[in-house]
Amino acid sequence: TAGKVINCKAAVCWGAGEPLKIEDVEVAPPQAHEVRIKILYTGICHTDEYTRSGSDPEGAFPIILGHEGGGIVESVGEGVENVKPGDHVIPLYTAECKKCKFCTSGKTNLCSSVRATQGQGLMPDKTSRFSINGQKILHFMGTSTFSQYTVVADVSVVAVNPAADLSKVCLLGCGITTGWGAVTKQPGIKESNTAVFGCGCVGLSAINALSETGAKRIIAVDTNPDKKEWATKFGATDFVNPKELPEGTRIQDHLVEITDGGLDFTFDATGNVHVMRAALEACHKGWGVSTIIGVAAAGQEISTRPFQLVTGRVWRGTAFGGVKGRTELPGIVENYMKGTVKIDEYITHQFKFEDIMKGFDAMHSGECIRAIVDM
Ligand code: NAD
Ligand code: AHE
Ligand code: ZN
Repeated sequence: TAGKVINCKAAVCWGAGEPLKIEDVEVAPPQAHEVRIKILYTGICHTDEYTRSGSDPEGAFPIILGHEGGGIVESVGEGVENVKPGDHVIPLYTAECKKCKFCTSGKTNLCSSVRATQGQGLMPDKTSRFSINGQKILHFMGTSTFSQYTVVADVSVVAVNPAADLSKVCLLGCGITTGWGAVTKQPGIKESNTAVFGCGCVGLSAINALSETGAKRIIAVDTNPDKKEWATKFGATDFVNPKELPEGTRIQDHLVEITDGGLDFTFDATGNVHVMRAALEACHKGWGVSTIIGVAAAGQEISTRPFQLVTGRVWRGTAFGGVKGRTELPGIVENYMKGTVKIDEYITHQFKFEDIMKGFDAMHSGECIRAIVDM
């Protein structure tokens, strides 16, 4: 198949708010510094729904979504040195070129090598490898894992231990790694008082990392009462449902009240800007740090009284948990195999590819942590 167009199935979103449709697509061969991957499994992250629904200001259509995948390299373009056909790989929506100002800064996992074209749904040469009867279909987050074959930039893929089960480790492509990194890259967690807003995959992974890093108190906050059991299972010491507070009591005031002045660290894993504000204002005066992980819809903005920051609270954020994919993901896969990183515990649903929309329905129902789609 190398060097030839591959015909396969992909779930295409034709327009904002439309359901995905399984279509026959043509996937062109990888060009220089590109890699074509046979995707075997993919998870569904809330960010896929965010773009499908039309909330993403960068969202453009028609597009092949998906960014939590695992697969096997089918062929590589000229000049590709980091992976070869047959390698088991995880596509990376946060590329790592190891050369740009960002990669060499030692300060961030963001990489500038392909981000501009990635945001336009294109490969670095500003064209797409996907088409249907000659009509161009866009890439998503540089990964497009909702296709049986996808093409990614070589800086956007990492090989992992082939003994690892791709139907599990595909989830390290986003949610689990994001929550884990958001916590473990933050100094000072041991013995601290913490709160996590939102107990989906990302929030639960943050809760689990807080527990394993030795946080003293881990307050899980979610409006879905069923999440109490989940949060407790992943290590939360407390659970608060903001809807169950007395009328007129704000969640941030309640948290400050029950923690003798507020939390040392809080995390937003909801994407709701009002929750982000509450998470910041639930921080302890003088030193509390609030990390935004959730992704907010186009046009949404965060606000608080500047006094909150003047008096020592810090507002920060993180993408992919601050994890450098090519450098760090193989080690996280090893840790999963050793049993020190949980993955299986997040999987609540499995779907055949033709039923991928059922995975989105399960997410909306509130009963799904992660669904695995068998491609
Ligand atoms: P999810 O939908 O599975 O979980 C969200 C949780 O938030 C749910 O349990 C829901 O009940 C809860 N929630 C909703 N409104 C709430 C409120 N007002 N107060 C408290 N809890 C509330 O989503 P997920 O896949 O875990 O992703 C979480 C967020 O993180 C999304 O916004 C997603 O787009 C974002 N995300 C960001 C990154 C990143 O790199 N920064 C990576 C992955 C996901
Ligand atoms: N396109 C959106 C940005 C969405 C966003 O912030 N994405 C996160 C990853 S979410 C994964 O589930 C991210 O990595 N951001 C850094 C980046 O470079 O996109 C918008 O608002 O325009
Ligand atoms: Zn994601």
